[in-house]
Formats: sequence, structure tokens, C-alpha cells
Amino acid sequence: MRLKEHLKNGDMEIAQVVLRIAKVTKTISRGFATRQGISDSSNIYGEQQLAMDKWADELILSDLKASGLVRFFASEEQPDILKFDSSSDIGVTIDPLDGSSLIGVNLAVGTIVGIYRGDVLSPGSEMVGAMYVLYGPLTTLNYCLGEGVHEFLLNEHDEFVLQAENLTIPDSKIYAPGALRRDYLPFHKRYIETLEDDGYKLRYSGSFVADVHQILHKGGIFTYPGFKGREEGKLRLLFEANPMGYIITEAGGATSDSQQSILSIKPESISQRVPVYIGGRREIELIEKIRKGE
Ligand code: AHM
Ligand code: MG
Repeated sequence: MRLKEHLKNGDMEIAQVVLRIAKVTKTISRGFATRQGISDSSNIYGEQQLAMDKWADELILSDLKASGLVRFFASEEQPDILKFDSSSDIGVTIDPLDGSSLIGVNLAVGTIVGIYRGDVLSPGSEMVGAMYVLYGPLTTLNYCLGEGVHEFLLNEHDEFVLQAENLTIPDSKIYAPGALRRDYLPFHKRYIETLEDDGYKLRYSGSFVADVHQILHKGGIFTYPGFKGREEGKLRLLFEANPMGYIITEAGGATSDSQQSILSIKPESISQRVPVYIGGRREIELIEKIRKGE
């Protein structure tokens, strides 16, 4: 089944937005080969990687602006929330290419999208949907509009076709820990040591969207914590933590900043950062318990 057919029983306005973005991600997917290549020096890479980020941002921005479907648009690449001409109240957040520092070494990166009715500066629990596209050996699209997490594969005919419906996060002992160990805060250090003592295996690529995708399929925990010198962490609430947290929560997992669900946080600015724990419920309960017992 194609993405369009899969979306036909839901909110048609939101479905249109998902389809528009899905179409643009096909162009982004082709762009890795046509614009980037796998060659040249690291210096040239640096410049090209940046160009790929901005290019992806421009593509999505101009498409959604022209569509008339979206009123509010916030992107990790833009300083402010943009307001488009539209009679709808749909708000969209975009991380156009998460993990882009890995493009030059051919590891998986992705586009992350949050969807709102109204203001995007709202708690993640108010999202009406989220999706992400992962550009790996295959290009896959996962979406959730409040009724299950579904996965599509970009096939040889350039169509997103259904791979799996109603994904649920399994139980497993995988951990994907960001940040430097020497900068861990004491409660986080205890958390990581507890996982290690319990036999958790390290699986971390440095691409948030790819690492969380792995957790969705295999279980366990992704964390990019607050750390010494930056207690608010690195990852962004609006563009990264909320959409992926929404999807993992809808798949039966959970999310936390170590004290509360990330989805309950009211953002104060679009660039707000947040300590991130995303994964199975057991692992989320554990971090909150350890933090409380500090
Ligand atoms: P980006 O949006 O600039 O790509 O930054 C986000 C990325 C995440 O994908 C990843 O988890 C994290 O930054 C890794 O950061 P670092 O390499 O600094 O540990
Ligand atoms: Mg990012």
C-alpha cells in the first residue's frame, strides 16, 4: 500500500502536509548522489555538508510556502518562526537534515518533522503528528498521526510503500549515549553505570534520528543528557526531541528530560535545548528514579 492510500482515512489537511513533505524528501534522497558524491578532501566536504543542510531546508520551506497548507513554519536552520499565507492553522517544525556531520562518511541521516494545529511553541503533547525520513542504505519514512506508528520504504519506482504498521518498541538492552563521559552529571553517570552493570550494549552512530530509529525497532534507550558546562543538553526540544519523542511514546515507549516527560515541557523559544532520554518505559522509569534519589 502506498503512503497516499494509507493516509486517506485521517485528517485530509494534515495528510496533504505529510504527502508534500514526503515528496520533497524523495528529492533530498536523490540529492546525496547528485549533489554530494563520496570523494574529495575533508575541507571541501565541510562546505558541501553545509550546503546540503541549507538546500534541504530551502526545498522544504519553499514547497510548504507554495502549498498554502501551512501557516506556521519553524526550522532548525531559521532564526524565527515564519508565517505563511494560508487559511489553515497548521504549524510545522523541521530539522531538514539531522546528523548532517555524518554525510561525509556515508552514515544515515534524516529529516524530522513535527506537526501542530496552531502555535508550534506548544508542549509536544499537543502535536497532532510527527514523521521522519531516514536516508540510509534505504530511504524509509515513519509517521504517526495519533493512531499508530507506521513505516514506509521508498521503492525502485520512487513510491513510499508500506513496510510495517503499528510498530511497538520491544524490550532490549541497547543504550545509545551522547555527550562526553568525563562531563556526565553525577546522576547520569549512575544511570549509565547501572545500564552497563545490567549488560546493556553500546549502539551509537552520532545521528540522533538514526539512533532513535534503531531504538524504535530494537528497544533500549537513546540519551543525549545535560552535561557539565551545558546542563540543558545539546538537542533541540522543538526540532529533535519532541517529534521523535512523540513517535516513540505512540509506539509504547516514553521520553524524559530526567524528571518529566519531554512532551510536557512548554517551549519558551524555538532554539530551546533539552536533556534527552528516549526509549523503553523501563529505561525512562529508571532515569527518573535515579534522578529523584539524588
Ligand atoms: P545536527 O542537527 O547539527 O545534526 O546536530 C544534532 C546531532 C544529533 O544527530 C546527534 O545525536 C548529536 O548532534 C551528536 O552530537 P555530538 O557529535 O556533538 O555528540
Ligand atoms: Mg538535528
